Amino acid sequence: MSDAVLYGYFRSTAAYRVRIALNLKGLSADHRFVHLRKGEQTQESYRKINPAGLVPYWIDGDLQLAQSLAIIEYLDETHPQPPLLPPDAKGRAVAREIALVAVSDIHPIGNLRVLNRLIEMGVDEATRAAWSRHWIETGFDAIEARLSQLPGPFCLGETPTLADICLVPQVFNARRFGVDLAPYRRILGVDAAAAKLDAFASAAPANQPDAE
Ligand SMILES: N[C@@H](CCC(=O)N[C@@H](CS)C(=O)NCC(=O)O)C(=O)O
Repeated sequence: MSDAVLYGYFRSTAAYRVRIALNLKGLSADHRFVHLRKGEQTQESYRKINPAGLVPYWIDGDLQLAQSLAIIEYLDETHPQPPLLPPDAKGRAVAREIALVAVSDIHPIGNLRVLNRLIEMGVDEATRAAWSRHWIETGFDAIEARLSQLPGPFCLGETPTLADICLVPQVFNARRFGVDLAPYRRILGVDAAAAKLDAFASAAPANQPDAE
C-alpha cells in the first residue's frame, strides 16, 4: 500500500475522511498536496490526473479513484481489519445514513466551487458564511436526532465507523464557519471521543504537512 498516492489538501473535509480511514487501517500512502485556495485543482496539470478537479484522488497501481466514500469502502474491502462498518445490516445502514448526511447533504452545498460561484454572483462574505452555517446546521439537526437514539461515545457505540469518519471532518468545518455547536451535545461527544484516538488526531488539518 506504500506505493499508493493520495492527492489531498489539509483543509479538505473529503480528503480528511480518507486520511482517517487510512490511519484506522494502519495504512500509509504518498500524500501529495493540491492547493485548493490557489486554484491548483483547476490547473491542467492536475486535471490530467483527476478531470473532475477535486480532491481526494487515489492512485493504487492501476486503480485511479475519486470520491472519498468509494476510496474508503475500497480500503475497507481490501483491508478488512478493523472493519469500518458494523457487523449487522441495520448497523451498516444507519452508519451509511449518518455518513451520507455529511457527505451528500451538507458538504456539496458549502464546497469551495459553490462558494466561488456565489462570489461570482455577487453574494457578500457574510451572506456566504450564513449560507454555509445554515446547511451545516440543517444536516447536524438530522444527525443529532439520529445519534440521540444510539449509544455513544462514537456514532454507533464503542468503536468508530464510517459515520464518525465522515462526521468528524464536518465538525471541523462547522467550527471554521462559526456554527454554534452547543445544541449538538451528542455530535460534540463523538468529536471528543475521536480526538482521543491517534488515527483521528493525526489526520486533523492542523497536523498535515501543507497546513497553513
Ligand atoms: N463527493 C466528493 C467531494 C470532493 C470535493 O468536493 N472535494 C473538495 C474539497 S473538500 C474540493 O476538491 N473542492 C475544490 C473546489 O471546490 O474547487 C468526495 O467525497 O470525494
